Amino acid sequence: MFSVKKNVLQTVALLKEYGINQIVISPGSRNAPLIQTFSSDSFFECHTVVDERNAGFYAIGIIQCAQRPVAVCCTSGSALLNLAPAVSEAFYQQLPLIVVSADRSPEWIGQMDGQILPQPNAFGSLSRKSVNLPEIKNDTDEWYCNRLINEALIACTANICGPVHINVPISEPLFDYSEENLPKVRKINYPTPVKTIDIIPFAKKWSNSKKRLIIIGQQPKNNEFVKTLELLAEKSDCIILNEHISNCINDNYISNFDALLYALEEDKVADYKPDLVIYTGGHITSKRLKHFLRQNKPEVFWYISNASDVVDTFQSLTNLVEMQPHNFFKNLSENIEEEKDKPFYNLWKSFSEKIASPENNIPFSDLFVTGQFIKLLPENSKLHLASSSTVRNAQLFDLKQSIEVYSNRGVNGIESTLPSVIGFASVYKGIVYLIIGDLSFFYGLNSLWNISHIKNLRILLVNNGGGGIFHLLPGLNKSSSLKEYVSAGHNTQAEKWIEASGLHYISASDKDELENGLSLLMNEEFGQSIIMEAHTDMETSKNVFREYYHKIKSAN
Ligand SMILES: Cc1ncc(C[n+]2csc(CCOP(=O)(O)OP(=O)(O)O)c2C)c(N)n1
Repeated sequence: MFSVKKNVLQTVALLKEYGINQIVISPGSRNAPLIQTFSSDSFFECHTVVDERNAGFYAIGIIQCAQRPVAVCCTSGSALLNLAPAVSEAFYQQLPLIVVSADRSPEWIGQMDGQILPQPNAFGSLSRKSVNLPEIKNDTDEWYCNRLINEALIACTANICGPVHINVPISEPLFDYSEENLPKVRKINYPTPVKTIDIIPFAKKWSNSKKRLIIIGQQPKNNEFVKTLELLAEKSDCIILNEHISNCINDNYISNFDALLYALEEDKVADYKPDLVIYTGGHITSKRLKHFLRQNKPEVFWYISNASDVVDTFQSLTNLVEMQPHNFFKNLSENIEEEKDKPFYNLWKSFSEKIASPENNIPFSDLFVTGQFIKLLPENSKLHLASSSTVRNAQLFDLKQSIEVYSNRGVNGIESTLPSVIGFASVYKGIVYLIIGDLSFFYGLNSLWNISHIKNLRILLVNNGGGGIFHLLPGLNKSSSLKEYVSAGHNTQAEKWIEASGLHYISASDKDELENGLSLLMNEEFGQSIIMEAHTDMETSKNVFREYYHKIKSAN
């Protein structure tokens, strides 16, 4: 049976009409009518996550896995504000997260009544759309309510996805669940427009440029896009830079460009400077690439995206191309001449090939354990990478082309990784892999609570006793506050926390233990989630990292 509240019924029925069936629910009484209505219809798959901060990231993990919108439902008051970190991540990763919050009557705000604060538009400019529903008393209210929910759901799934907020005021009595049916509701259909441009001027510009560089930012795997890019690269002299988070791996592309730019000698920089840069997709991790292109600005820089937002990462944007990136590259490829000689590609590629990954014989360290884990990942794995050093260290190792990579690089919050991976694993049928640092792990610890039903996680926890990344930042490494405060140095072990969560724990403090542990960690048949804690030494890890970078300097 459903709640009798009509704005609740409209919300739930419209989410169903839009095909949104994954609902992450945090407990509460004000949202109990919503919870009752969602959970009474077998169309919806409801997940319970008690703390809203983790619930938001858990929902993001489901979105990453299913590539579809997901709703998270919370009660009133600070519950809503705890969703802000996930909303910001969804905004900058362009993920369709729908926040459905229950609210109390606004006349009680600031009147010493309980669990109430101004909720409408609580996320400000971080949500694509925020609507405050009326309580339905007549036909006009009903039409208005339906229209507002449609507006929010269209905004969330239109050409450019992003988080939206639907605030649902629900006055007492709350618990009348005597409604037998969801109402028939109007869905306003919005076929996503296909945008086109005149490609000829772009093709001409391309042909007139000699040094072309394409940068692929973070994006989900899209085999069609990968093929189109391959055709372009075969046909033309151009360089394609990709990171693991671009999900676009190819032997002909360059993924070690961050190390390459580090190794590049000053007097050679001019040869590597592009005159045309094309950038598509989301974030790139490499600060060196951003620095290189800001210092060596291309004459022409196109950003290709579904949205009209200006993205001028290299401070030299000449064209903002609002178009489906795949179509743009396809059209471009079809309208340019084939080139036999590829001097610019050969220049970059031959240097890239001289820069090897860290060797197998480096000491037991962050880099060593990361490399060993990555080498053993099976084909078609789903790999999540925490922010901080993890995503950067992983970039130094080759990845199998079929592996899909996920990372919350929207705003890089270290609280986000663990709950997102758990949300992902909750709907994914196979094994889900994660590499994570200790501060990121302990920050997200609460998300391990109550997950013994999730059996498909394989986590490498690299415990170097603090925020390793801060020990690598030039200038910061000599500061007296570094160890204790900036990097929050600690001696905490994860063992007891992991065991209390009902997950299988293994640890590794040297190469032999690592080898043994990894063979269990990679065992997909093991019927329990596994976390392997690698105890690395901060100082050794720092030195191994430095020595690697020192060595690649001689690649010139
Ligand atoms: C929510 C949030 N708070 C603080 C930071 C700043 N921050 C960036 S990296 C980092 C340390 C991460 O340490 P750890 O997870 O142990 O990874 P490591 O660098 O050791 O690999 C911190 C605190 C952040 N990114 N997000």
